[in-house]
Amino acid sequence: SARKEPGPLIISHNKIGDYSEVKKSIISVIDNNAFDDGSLGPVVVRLAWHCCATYDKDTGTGGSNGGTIRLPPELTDDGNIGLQPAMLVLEIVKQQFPWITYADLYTLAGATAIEALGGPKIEWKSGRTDVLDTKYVPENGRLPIGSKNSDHIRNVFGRMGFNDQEIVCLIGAHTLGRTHKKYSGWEGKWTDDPIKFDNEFYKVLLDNNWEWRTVPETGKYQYFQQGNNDIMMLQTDMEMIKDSEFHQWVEVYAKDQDKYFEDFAKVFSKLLELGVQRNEQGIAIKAR
Ligand code: FMI
Repeated sequence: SARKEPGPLIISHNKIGDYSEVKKSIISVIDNNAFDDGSLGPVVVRLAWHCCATYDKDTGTGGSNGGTIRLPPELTDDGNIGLQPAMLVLEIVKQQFPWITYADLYTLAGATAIEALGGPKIEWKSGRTDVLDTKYVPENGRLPIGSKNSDHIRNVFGRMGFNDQEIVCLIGAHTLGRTHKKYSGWEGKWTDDPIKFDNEFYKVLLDNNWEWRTVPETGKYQYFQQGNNDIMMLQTDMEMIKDSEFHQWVEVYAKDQDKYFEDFAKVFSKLLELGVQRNEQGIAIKAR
């Protein structure tokens, strides 16, 4: 018998559903006292960011559309280690609302978590599709690396289409969550209250003396708050004050939380939209 012709690319489309119900479910699953500091919100925000951070403005490849973070090799990129707790808990939401795509779910979850942890309201639009074809999956190595300097930061965030101000604004999200020895080899949190979204990251950065030393056992270098083994900064975080262009925005955001919230809401929704182009029906077909 004749060989079957290869079928068309399999794409999962969104049907229109009730996103406010999905948001409620996201809020209930991230509220988890058994996890880290009492919430899965921070790792859910990190998941949403990594979905988008593969975007390349010159080729139009990468970004959240396609839900490619579910697929290798993106799934197994070194930079994505530690996202599993977020993916697993959002699986509960996906089963409850099977009509939503992973691409929409992960980005909506990031926006919802920021709001739920006290941050600004983030504009979010539906319509992302899920692809099952690995030709759309970006190669490894597109994410920034925490041990690098300002040139690297500008190159990688610049490839996504962000300027200096936007970079400083985005990285302020390290006010949430922590690093884990077992994942990245770094260990600690950036602020005293890692489940509250605010402008503390900038204040902590400016108001402390820092010691560059290794994390016990992993041997990885990070900045420790002097006399404290719990509060930390990555090399890339410290570049936010070492580099004079970045530094001026740290000063602005440390002084003015309202401005920080306003700018962060804009830049985070820009992040969630990178590479997402919708047709008249509001559906974003993955073409590159
Ligand atoms: Fe960050 N991050 N981050 N981050 N991130 C985390 C945790 C973490 C980097 C590295 C890095 C942004 C930018 C960048 C966010 C949000 C955001 C960790 C700890 C590392 C090593 C991982 C672990 O569990 O050990 C950089 C240097 C490379 C990718 C970088 O440029 C941006 C822009 C955002 C949001 C907009 C959050 C919320 C966390 C905490 C996760 C958790 O598990 O608590």
